[in-house]
Amino acid sequence: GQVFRLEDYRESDYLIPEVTLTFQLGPAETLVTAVLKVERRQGVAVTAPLTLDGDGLVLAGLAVNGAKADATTFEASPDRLILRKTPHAARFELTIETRLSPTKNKALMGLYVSNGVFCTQCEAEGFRRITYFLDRPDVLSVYTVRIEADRKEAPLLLSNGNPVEKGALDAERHFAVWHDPHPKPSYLFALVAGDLGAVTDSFTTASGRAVDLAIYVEHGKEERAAYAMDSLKRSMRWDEERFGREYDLDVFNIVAVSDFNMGAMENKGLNVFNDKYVLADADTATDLDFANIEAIIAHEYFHNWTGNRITCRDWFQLCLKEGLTVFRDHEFSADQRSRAVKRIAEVRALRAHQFPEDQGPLAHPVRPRRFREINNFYTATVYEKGSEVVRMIRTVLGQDAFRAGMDLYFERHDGQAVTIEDFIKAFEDASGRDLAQFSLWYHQAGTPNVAIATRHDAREGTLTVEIEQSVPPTPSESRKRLMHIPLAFGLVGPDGQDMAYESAEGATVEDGVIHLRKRHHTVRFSGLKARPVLSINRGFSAPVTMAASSVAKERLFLARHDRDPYSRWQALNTLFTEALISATRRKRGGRQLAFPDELVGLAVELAGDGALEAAFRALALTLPAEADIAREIGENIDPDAIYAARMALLSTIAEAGRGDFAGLHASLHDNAPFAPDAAGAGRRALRNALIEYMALAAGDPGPAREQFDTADNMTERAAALTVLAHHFPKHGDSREALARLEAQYRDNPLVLDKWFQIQAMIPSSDTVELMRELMGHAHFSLTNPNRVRALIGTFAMANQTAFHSADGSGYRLVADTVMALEKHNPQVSARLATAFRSWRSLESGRREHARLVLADMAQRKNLSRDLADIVERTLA
Ligand code: BAL
Ligand code: ZN
Repeated sequence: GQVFRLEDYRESDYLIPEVTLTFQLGPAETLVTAVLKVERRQGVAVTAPLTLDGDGLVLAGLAVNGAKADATTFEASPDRLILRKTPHAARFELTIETRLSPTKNKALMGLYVSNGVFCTQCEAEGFRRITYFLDRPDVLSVYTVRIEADRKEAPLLLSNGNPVEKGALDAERHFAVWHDPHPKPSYLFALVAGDLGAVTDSFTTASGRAVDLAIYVEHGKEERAAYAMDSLKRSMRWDEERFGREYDLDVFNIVAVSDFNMGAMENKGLNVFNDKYVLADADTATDLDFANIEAIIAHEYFHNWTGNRITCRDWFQLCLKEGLTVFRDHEFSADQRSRAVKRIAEVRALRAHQFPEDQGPLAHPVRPRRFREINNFYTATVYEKGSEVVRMIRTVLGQDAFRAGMDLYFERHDGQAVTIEDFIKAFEDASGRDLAQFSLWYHQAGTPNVAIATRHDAREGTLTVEIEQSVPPTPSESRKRLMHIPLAFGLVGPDGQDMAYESAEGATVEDGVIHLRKRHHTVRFSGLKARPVLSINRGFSAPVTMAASSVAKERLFLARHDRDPYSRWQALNTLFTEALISATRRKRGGRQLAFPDELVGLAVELAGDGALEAAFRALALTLPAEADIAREIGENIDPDAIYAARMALLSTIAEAGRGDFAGLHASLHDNAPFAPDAAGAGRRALRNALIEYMALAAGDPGPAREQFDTADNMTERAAALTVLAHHFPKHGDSREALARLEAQYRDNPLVLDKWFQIQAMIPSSDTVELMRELMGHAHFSLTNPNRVRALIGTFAMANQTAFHSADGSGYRLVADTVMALEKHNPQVSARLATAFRSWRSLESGRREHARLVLADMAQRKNLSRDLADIVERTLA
């Protein structure tokens, strides 16, 4: 297949400053008339062909400057419209008619129908499924959109920008016109037409612009959009206060749809959302759902400046908007909730999703240099590592210079389509710092490793820290350059306070950060009579793996005393991981499993420490996931041994906490009605962590059953059901609870997704068979991405023992689904196929099963570009 390369970027010969689109909507047939005001760049010859992108289009008419085009002057195919030469005048007008079948569109790219609602998804290259266009992000146009539709079918007609006009066409049909004054790339175009209910509100910007806000949802679900609306208003205020960014239209609309490939989409003034990230109430949504809604509403809103006002020159620059906007939504959530708990959650997610990507065959730089299918680059590396890189820029420059750099970036590039180089230059110019070495974080794939050893000399009062960096090779990048790695640190004294030192030599050390730039640094701190414990990479200041020589005693000390809560958690998590790796080895060697008493005791102690936030205590009780342990082991992985080791540690902690946990669980019960605030969520998280241990200690489902029966909120109900289904899958109580949830929420797709999800994670060799059964369920559907992700996605990504069944049956189940999906939705199919990315690190039997399944997919005829790209890179 064709490979697109960054170095091949060329400006377009033609621009399209203005577009007028008319949609004559019908579910079976829609006629689109696009009037493009085209401009040939100066110096470009009239003989330079104008090639417009298409994807599966049918050309129904073409006129140049109002006159029907002569068939000999152009070439039209489903994926291209080429004008061999263009008129003499540098500005001319093209009128293009295309015919679409929205109900037949199951790829959910371009114009489609979801639950009777017309909607669009154009990022990255969906606009070319609507009309022929220069479908690239550096072509910016002012859009006017006229929508005509049946009034009963679609009383609501929305597009980008501000409403201009609406009225009747005849007895059945009506129309609306929208105008967006801000030039934008085609990927930000959106249209929605349907019959929906609304919640409305208003917002006045800092400079006094009144903005009408609306969130559109299916009728009857309006109340469940209240939290999303509240999140939107908080996001709008926060962006003014923290980044000086105001909203710039008279209306801001959000529409929730139930069939959506992604989480949400930041179309200018008309965000379209997966309804999973809009709808929530105590009865149907968990605290995690509420937190996700808050974060994603904010994320899409923040794109208005980082993505829309300033967009990407080309798709290689995707992290320019995504990494930056994730950083902004992380900061927003940290300000709204507990900063420490939020940071720990971010790091856990980065390690779970980005590290395996960076360490496997699909590794790529935050800014890739080549791709075959851009849809496959909406990755944890571009998003989450991209956010970490922006966070490091702030660490390197300090908050004030970081803000000055952001301000300069907005001022300099507003209205432009730019590159990562432009972004970095703004920070260099604002701060006077050279970020050349730092910018390797954008260009070089792979997770750097940092090795550390310390030596204290009491007589001299020095602490010597040896630090060495290395970057492992990744596909097509065998030689790596040395990175600039900012490591926040503290020297923790015997009383738990950070010790002051007199001087530090051997590396730049400023404001509590060691700046690693060479392969090896020997940093010598002086003025330290007592021996401190080094707390390094505080707050996860750099996204690296650590090989530290520190001993368990030091980690236990940091887990108890570090003033940085992130580092306390990290120390504990490292201890758990080490204990679980050693237990996994013993299990494979047929030996007895045992865990250090001090570690087990510490977990129980932290759980009960009322001086700590409840959410933090819940995290202290959360063991590394099986996939985390597998990633740390790295090779020759046996998921069954990992599962056994983890279960043994769970049971050991359950036993040790037997006297404390039930009382603690009861004391955390909220008598007040559910509220989705961080403090309440923290208490529920701790109760949910405890209930698993209580059920394991009891050896029967009683405690979990009790919580399931009495909870007044989905957070506690779903957690209890998870304990029942995962630890007592065959017990009558578990079956009965599952049946009850199914019966009660049969008509609520988002809750039913949770029901599918919980079963997809049952750690049992019977789960593959159960999956086949659930795929036959009346409510299972391969055309709804949420359902596919809930059942098959969860199984493949979050059920280590069943997906990696030793007989290969889990792999075959997922591969069969990938192939079935591929026919109608290549994007979701390719995403599911990435579940195989770590296949080489498995033990030989499973590795061979996985290889056969991948090879079988690779040799199928007519694979989509999306899937072929993933499968071939995974096998390479
Ligand atoms: N731009 C695609 C969805 C998102 O990242 O906001
Ligand atoms: Zn985004």
